[in-house]
Amino acid sequence: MEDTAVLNTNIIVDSPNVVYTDSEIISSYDYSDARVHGNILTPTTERLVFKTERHVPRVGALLVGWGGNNGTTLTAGILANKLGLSWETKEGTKTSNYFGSICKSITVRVGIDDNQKPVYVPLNNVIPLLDPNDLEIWGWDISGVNMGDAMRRAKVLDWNLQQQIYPMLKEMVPMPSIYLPEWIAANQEDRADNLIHGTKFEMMNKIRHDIRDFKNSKGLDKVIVVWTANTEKYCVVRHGLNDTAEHLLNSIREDSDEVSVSTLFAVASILEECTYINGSPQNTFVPGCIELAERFNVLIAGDDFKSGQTKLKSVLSDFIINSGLKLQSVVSYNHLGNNDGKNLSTPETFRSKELSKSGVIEDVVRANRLMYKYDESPDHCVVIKYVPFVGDSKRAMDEYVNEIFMGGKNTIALHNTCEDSMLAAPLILDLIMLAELCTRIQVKRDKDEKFTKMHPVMSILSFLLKSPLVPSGSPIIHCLFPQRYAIINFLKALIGLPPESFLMLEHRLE
Ligand code: NAI
Ligand code: DG6
Repeated sequence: MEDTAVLNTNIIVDSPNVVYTDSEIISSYDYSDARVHGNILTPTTERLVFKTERHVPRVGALLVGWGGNNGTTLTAGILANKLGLSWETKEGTKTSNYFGSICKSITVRVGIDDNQKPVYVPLNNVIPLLDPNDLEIWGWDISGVNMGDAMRRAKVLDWNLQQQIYPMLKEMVPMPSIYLPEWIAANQEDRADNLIHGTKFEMMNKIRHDIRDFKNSKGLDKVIVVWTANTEKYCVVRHGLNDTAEHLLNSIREDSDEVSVSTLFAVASILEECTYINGSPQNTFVPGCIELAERFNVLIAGDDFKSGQTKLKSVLSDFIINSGLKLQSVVSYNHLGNNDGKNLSTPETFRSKELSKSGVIEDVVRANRLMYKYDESPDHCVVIKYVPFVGDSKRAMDEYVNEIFMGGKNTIALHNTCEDSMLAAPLILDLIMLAELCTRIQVKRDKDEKFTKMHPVMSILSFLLKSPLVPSGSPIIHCLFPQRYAIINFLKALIGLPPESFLMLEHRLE
């Protein structure tokens, strides 16, 4: 007999605190923590009421950089899943799947059965989520190559799968985009043949028009815009330029050189009241952009998809330090040969990625002042090299050196073949699915009269992002398992279930 059970259906919570109507799930939830004053701790409980729309609307995603490796891999992957395609490889027949997507491929413990065995359900059975096979997908690219040839150019998916998908993707051509060469590497110039022209204000309005057009022509209820285009250099943040929403909008009207392309897309999206996700490391979300999102109550998330090496780092640094070992040095080499690697081979674009890949151990170090002094942190070095031959199969080599008991040293060396875009595509899907869910949630504190939407900055999506954007003043969590349980426990709260505590007292008491 199995010692766990998996329920493959939607679940219903039978509780006085949970009400199901035709259109909503309303859950009254006690959020517990403890308040600390000096050395006195007072347990606290706050009653929250969550209201989640049950109906998943018709959703479309617009990808900026659609014709790139991530964009083509995601689009082909969804199509293959929708059509239930399988294909031959030298290792045998492969079938379409959504491995790598937490929304589609993980299960969550929801309770115990009468025999005290844990019962698991797929994450997308906890609460209604968008089915990726229903997602309408389109986008912009500065390269006018059709999506079939762009998929071939990416050299990511198996050839036999490409051959089946090619005729369908060939009919899809990215919309022209904004190209301002100074924001990305000069080596991208030869791709830029599918462009819109005009002042920044005019180009942003064209993007707004494209969003509206896509929404209307496909009969969609919601559109989510995702930046999966090249990494840009950082932009300056300056008083009068982009520090407030008003200043940023003025700077766009005045055609200021210092407004980046990605910020133009984010502003266009916010003004169209569409959720915007930044999958690259640059600081698209300047303070004025965040203020604009807050003003329009539009959800935003970023920065930089967390796929391979950094995901592992956010596990290993947690594992090492929270095992009581003193992580003293982390050195991360990457080499890759895709267009992303080519674009990152200039100092300015590399710097954006270096910053995003380097921040990941900060919170776990800061939380431990037993082993680390206040100004102390491990040596951390990130190297990225462009090696065309390895293509999208990025190689990531990491060395972790830990100081252990009584002056000993423990060295961990890793080699990780990342298959970059096949790791990133399902993350993009998760970001879209979870962001869409967030737009259906409203919350009310006991003392509040009205329900409000969630905070526009969706830090709940941190699991999927290397450098999570959080509401001002909120701590940034990088460690992977806390990030994942934040999502799982939040989804459980929406249906009135307690957070996963791992206590298992039913097995530990007499
Ligand atoms: P890619 O270089 O294959 O694709 C980027 C696409 O963006 C290209 O087709 C390019 O023509 C297009 N593009 C550039 N500027 C544009 C603009 N202004 N408007 C519209 N399109 C534009 O790169 P890939 O591998 O798809 O990655 C995309 C982004 O995601 C990069 O910034 C990368 O650093 C980031 N990323 C990728 C991960 C991965 O594992 N593949 C993981 C984490 C982040
Ligand atoms: C070099 O690391 C290229 C980058 O674009 C990464 O491949 C990408 O950001 C994924 O990084 P990671 O650290 O999550 O594997």
